[in-house]
Amino acid sequence: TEIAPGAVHVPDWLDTGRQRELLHACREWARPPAGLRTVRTPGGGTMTARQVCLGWHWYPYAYARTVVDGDGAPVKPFPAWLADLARRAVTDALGTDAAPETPYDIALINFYDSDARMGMHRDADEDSDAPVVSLSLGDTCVFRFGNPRTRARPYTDVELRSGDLFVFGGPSRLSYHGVPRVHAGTAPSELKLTGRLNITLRVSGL
Ligand code: MD3
Ligand code: FE
Repeated sequence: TEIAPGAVHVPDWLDTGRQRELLHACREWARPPAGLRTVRTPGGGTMTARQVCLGWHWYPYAYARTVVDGDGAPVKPFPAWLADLARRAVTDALGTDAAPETPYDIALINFYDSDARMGMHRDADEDSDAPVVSLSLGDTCVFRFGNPRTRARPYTDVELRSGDLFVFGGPSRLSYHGVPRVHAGTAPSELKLTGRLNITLRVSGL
């Protein structure tokens, strides 16, 4: 379903087996060093979703090769199978083999407990207009998709469920978006996951 030009939602893109594999990988990546972190913003705020990065380390609002706001460890490698997964996702969602000049090389993995939120923001720290690929695991959330001009209305609220794919390319690449709410206890029981994981795959252009 195209919810805006270049913003395509593919419900249930990952079957249960793939979800379990991805969750297992996320649990490994979440372990120190350079594991799951609490991100602090320059204004003194704390993000409620905790994060682990692969390929490049993100901190508000830039990329680095080492963990700037944590243990200083080198960032974890971005595996080739995730780059393949990102390309398949873009092909399936947009119907074109939009192979970027440079391969997918960043994963940002956000973990939400039932109280976590993400305020309206846009992702402008990459130096590439390649689509962002988003994969959801665990609890259902309300995803708020805005517009490229302002963090205020108009926006569209969409529920993202475990296994869903969302691709944001073209005119939607710089749109404001956020996660106003997570529905506790809605994860598929086979996953044995309390909370929500979102994996975004990106091209750094760096
Ligand atoms: C639209 N993550 O990591 S996923 C983020 O569920 C982020 O964790 C949210 O916003 C989450 O930056 C939303 C959907 C998403 C991700 C990246 C986008 C939508 C996007 C980049 C550009 C436009
Ligand atoms: Fe974002």
